[in-house]
Amino acid sequence: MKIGLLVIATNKYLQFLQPFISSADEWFCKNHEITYFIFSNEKVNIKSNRNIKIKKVEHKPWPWMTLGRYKIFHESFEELSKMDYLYYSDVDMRFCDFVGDEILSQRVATQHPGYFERRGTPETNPLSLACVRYDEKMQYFAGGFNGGSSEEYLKMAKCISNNIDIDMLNNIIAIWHDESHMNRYFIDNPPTKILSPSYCYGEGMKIPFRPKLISIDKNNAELHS
Ligand code: UD2
Repeated sequence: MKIGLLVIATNKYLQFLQPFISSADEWFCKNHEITYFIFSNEKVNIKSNRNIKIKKVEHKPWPWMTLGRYKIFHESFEELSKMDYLYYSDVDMRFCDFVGDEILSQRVATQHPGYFERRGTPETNPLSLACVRYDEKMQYFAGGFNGGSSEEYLKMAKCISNNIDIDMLNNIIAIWHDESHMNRYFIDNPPTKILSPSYCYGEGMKIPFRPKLISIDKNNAELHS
């Protein structure tokens, strides 16, 4: 299969890129043809034996580089749709165990490591298109790792990007940005595969899962720009 791994690394987040890619080289979908799609505003010089496509993006202040990710992907529709599957990971993550065919499915979401048995913190403002009503059942997914078939993933990217545009026109930014909109999307379009918090394991957390993809502890105040 042709699998695209999407990652955004602008400004200070560039420091995480090489370790992330090296860990993906070692652990991510070893038996498939992988292309890393790297979206950055900086000059990127990465060592890997796999295919690498560097895509120039303009950096915009926090929270745009996370909130705007689905617009960025939607704008690369033509190139990304050539892949069979697309997966997104935050750049401040490290693979630390094999991740393989178990993640391949149409719409793939990852249980949030802090809320795997709880409802989490969806957007509750009824004026936002990310809003989840109190009477709606949900489980809370993490923004840090998701994916699916390229067709389904790009459908999701288009929908979320449009919804965020509309929220912005109404001067609304959902509580957890892209993550709030993704959680709304997965209520309306349930995941065909739910990954455990192993795939978004917070560094230093003590939860009953074996880490496969770890989100690195970082100082947000220092990194946001
Ligand atoms: C959580 C989610 C993240 C997103 C965010 C929304 C996890 C592990 N992470 O992380 O996916 O849903 O909440 O608030 O579930 N970035 C840049 N340049 C910047 C800022 C961000 O490249 O200046 C990229 C980078 O790939 C980064 C990602 O955006 O990893 C998400 O930003 P974050 O890691 O600061 O978000 P965080 O930790 O709040």
